[in-house]
Amino acid sequence: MILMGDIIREGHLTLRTRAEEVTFPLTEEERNLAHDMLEYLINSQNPEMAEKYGLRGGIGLAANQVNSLKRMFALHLADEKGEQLSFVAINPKIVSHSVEQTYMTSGEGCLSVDRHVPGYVPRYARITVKFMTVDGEEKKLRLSGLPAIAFQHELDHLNGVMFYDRINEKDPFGEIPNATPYERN
Ligand code: N9Y
Ligand code: NI
Repeated sequence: MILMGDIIREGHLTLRTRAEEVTFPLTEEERNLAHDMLEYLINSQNPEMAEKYGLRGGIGLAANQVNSLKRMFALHLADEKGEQLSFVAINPKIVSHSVEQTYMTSGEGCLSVDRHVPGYVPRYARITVKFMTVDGEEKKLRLSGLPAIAFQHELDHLNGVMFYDRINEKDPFGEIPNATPYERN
């Protein structure tokens, strides 16, 4: 099981390295990694488990964060309608996106960043994505709101990009053009 001690922190080169495409069928190690990443998110959102194992709550986790350069990440979150979205995305890509942008009004955080970094992180408001599932099936999804923001945060990790790279350093809370803010509850 993945614990906080397994999650690497900023300064580690793996967070700045582009992860490599995964080939199918997955190896046992890759299948285990996919399973463990999703399990971490589920455990971290369970108050008893989080407390017992000292897990920081997360809605996404990318392989880079556990020091693996495989192009895969897990997402586990509820969307606006309360629909649970829970999957591991392998070789994910954005096939199209809105012109409209969004940003979390509270800013973003990261399990690999142990400090508060203030500022708006511009994201596409809506994205159409494709990825492979653990079973080797291609999935196509349209995402908006928090799922879209989280997908982009995770895809950034696979490309060695950190959320704060996207904050305007001259004006962290400057207006984001064409953006509808996302208010976290
Ligand atoms: C884990 C991050 C991923 C999210 C950050 C912004 C969008 C995706 C994560 C640090 C602690 C809090 C937690 C979080 C949350 C957000 C909205 C609603 C409910 C993956 N990570 N967090 N970041 N939780 N909960 O670094 O989940 O934002 O790469
Ligand atoms: Ni992160």
